[in-house]
Amino acid sequence: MKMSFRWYGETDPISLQYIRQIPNMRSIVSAVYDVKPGEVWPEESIEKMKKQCEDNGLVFDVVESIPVHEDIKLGRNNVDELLNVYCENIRRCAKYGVKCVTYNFMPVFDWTRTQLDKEAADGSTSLVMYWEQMKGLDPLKDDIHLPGWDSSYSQDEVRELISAYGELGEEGLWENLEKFLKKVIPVAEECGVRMAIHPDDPPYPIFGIPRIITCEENLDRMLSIVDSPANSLCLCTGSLGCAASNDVVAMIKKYSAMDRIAFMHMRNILILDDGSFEEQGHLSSCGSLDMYEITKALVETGFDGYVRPDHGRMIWGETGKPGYGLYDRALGATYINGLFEACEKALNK
Ligand code: DNO
Repeated sequence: MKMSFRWYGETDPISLQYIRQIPNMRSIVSAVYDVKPGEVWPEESIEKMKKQCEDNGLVFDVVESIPVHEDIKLGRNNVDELLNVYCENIRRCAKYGVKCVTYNFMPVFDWTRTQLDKEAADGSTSLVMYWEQMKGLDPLKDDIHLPGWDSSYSQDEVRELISAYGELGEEGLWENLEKFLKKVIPVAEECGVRMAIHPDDPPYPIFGIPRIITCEENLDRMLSIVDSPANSLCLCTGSLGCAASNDVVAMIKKYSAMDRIAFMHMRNILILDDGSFEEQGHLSSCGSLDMYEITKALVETGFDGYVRPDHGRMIWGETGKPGYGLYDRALGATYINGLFEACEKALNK
């Protein structure tokens, strides 16, 4: 496996110099952040990032994300032009050494949480999704700004988008995903890039917005649209894992054996009795997922893709981007390194 770490570029309070000090750290996961979805990434920005990483003994070979414009997901008029831009961005990233591009096909919003700084008994804070806090909220009627939601949308735009997705429905979203994959995957193949779709987080509908990258049946369907290693998964344990019906270990065994996992996001979550969930420390004993079995499944299927310690808690007084502090993600990386070493040694005995 190739250990990696997400870095938000020059505005990230965590320096590449600190990141490189984490044992076994190899790759930087990043993106060009000052360009809107649907626009071409300047080559100079990609080249600069590559150089900054190299100057710190790191490799910039994973992009997270090239965002998919809402009009692609909705199949609106200008979709062909937007798909061309998307393909051009893949080509440009590949030109500077990128091997894996993560993206998602979630309508309107990326991950949904109700609080980003829930304090635990030990004084650490983490992201949580409590149904209790969601109850009674209706984005079509109320002005809602859930933490983490893109604040560049006005409430009216949010309402318009939510209604449009409601009309589109799941099958409409599948059709638009199919069009996207059929256009983008051949380009990725051509330039040696693996596209890695991130599952919906959480993997069930919220506010009636369709969600399709949610469960084994749907992952099978997505992968069969274009049967190629360039059409792969970013298997996020914490996203798929917060639906108790998803057997994350079984999914990893299956998709890794098929060589359809390009990127692993590894983190643990604790599912509560009412289906709410809390992000926790990475250890198996901290949450609902068995991180040892997850790693073992990867090692036994010969996984050699990218791994990153996903969201950490905020600990030791650190402040910064929720989920993306240095300390707990570094602890996560170290734990994951240990799991891999143990599983690899056990396998080779
Ligand atoms: C959350 C991340 C996601 C992920 C996107 C990929 O912290 O895992 O925001 O980057 O869904 O497009």
